[in-house]
Amino acid sequence: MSAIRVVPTTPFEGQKPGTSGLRKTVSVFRKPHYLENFVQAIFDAVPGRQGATLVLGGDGRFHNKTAIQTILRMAAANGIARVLVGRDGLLSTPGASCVIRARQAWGGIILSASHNPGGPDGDFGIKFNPSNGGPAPERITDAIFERTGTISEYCILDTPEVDLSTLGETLVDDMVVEVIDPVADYAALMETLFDFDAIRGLFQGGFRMCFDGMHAVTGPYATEILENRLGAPKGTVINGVPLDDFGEGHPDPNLVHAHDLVEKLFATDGAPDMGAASDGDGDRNMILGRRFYVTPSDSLAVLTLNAAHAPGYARGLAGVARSMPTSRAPDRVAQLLGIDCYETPTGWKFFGTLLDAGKATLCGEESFGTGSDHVREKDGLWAVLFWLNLVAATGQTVEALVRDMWAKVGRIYYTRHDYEELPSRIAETLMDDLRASLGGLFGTAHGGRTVMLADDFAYTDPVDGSKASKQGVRVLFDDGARIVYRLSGTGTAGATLRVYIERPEDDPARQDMDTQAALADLIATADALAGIQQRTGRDGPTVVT
Ligand code: G16
Repeated sequence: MSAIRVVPTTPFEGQKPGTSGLRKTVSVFRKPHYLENFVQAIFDAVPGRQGATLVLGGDGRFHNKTAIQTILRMAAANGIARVLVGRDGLLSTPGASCVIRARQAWGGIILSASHNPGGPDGDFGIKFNPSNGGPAPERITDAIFERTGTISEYCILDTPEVDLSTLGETLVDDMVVEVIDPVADYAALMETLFDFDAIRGLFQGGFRMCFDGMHAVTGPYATEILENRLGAPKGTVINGVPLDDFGEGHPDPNLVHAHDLVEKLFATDGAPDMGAASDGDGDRNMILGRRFYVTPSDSLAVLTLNAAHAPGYARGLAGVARSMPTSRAPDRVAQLLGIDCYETPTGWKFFGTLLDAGKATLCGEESFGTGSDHVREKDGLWAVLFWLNLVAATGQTVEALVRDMWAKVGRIYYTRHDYEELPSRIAETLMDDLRASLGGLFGTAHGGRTVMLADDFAYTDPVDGSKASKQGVRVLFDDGARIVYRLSGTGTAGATLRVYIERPEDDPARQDMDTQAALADLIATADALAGIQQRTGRDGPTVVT
């Protein structure tokens, strides 16, 4: 038994988990004791680690392997009995959630900054998921944060590096380290949810798709499931090898960053039937038809409407849940189906209680996240398989499935405008002033619309009664249009203002407009209400999705 080294340390300011874990630049995480303090705070704040099983892995970004070796030494020094680590330190976020649940672990530590760029000058992140496999709820993240403020020492062993490249068990002192295939449990779960025979038949019939792994963690999962198990032709998965800087790309599956994929799907000749991409840690997804973009909100609405075609959901849906800024298309479908639709604050962690209590089966967010009760994280590849299952079962194209949903419940034109890396003071003042103006907005007219509700979204969890306030300013108009403003909780530089703009269009003859044109007057109202251009000096958003 090696001697446990107790290392004196002092607290770092600002180790507060954001929308999804602690995200900072790599340079911050490389500061001596920075990672160790946070990991010790997890071990101290979450009861039950002695003799427990921990799941550990990450999205393969720069610093992943170094951090994993540190965490293994700390886990052994803190009484963990067994750690399940993905081979080469890789585990997608939904893959980790799956393993935590399948192996009844105490919890998991996932190393990822999701869709943020990686590399020595990029971002890094760490999050803890407890035994239900989902992101830690706020009472746990608050406890961890509180501990980071008082920490004075951490425990570690001085043991050699563990070889993470070979499957099997080794020991770090008396703690077992089991290197697992990161894909196996996950792929087995997918086979229980979707009709793999039907999807195989689709590919055999000449259906062509392109999946962009963006050189992030999903590549090995997509290659195994799409190409090896479902028989999609080799080359269906592009950018499928995880690289620690994501090939210098920005692993965010949207129309701007997944440009390789977008070029293929929007080509005039020879475009594949379907396109999809996933992000750094595999929990986000973007779905494209041939020359057709599916908004994440519409994607959730289509999956909800057609869920019965997938074997894992044929029994029916208990309900559906969406984050507040997500469009209200899923609400309309839920109403049609006669099931409940829940509206939660931004952050997958808010879906956990609804999923655990069996109130919601499917969940989704505008930020390219969709998932279900099969794990407790959003799940990029799961969404892709769901879409493939629907295409195979209905014989319809991706575009036709979306149009069918619009025909049944109307179209909601939807866009998100991001103003990235604003000086924090300017962004916070903008939001404060907007909040202060809310009281006077009711009944005022803007561009021919009248404000019916203006508030700062507050949420009471219907299962455990926990409350969250200041979750985004929303302005609702008499024609069903809506503008939402909030500051991102996942950035690492300055502040990012997100403005979410939508309006319903129930007239089938007017459902074919360009989204930005269809929303032009509301976009102008959004700017006027908050004074965005004037306050930020920007003449437009950095990213439009
Ligand atoms: C995280 C959360 C999501 C959230 C998204 C955007 O996703 O898990 O629930 O919608 O961030 O958050 P924000 O608007 O605060 O930047 P991910 O994929 O980054 O873990």
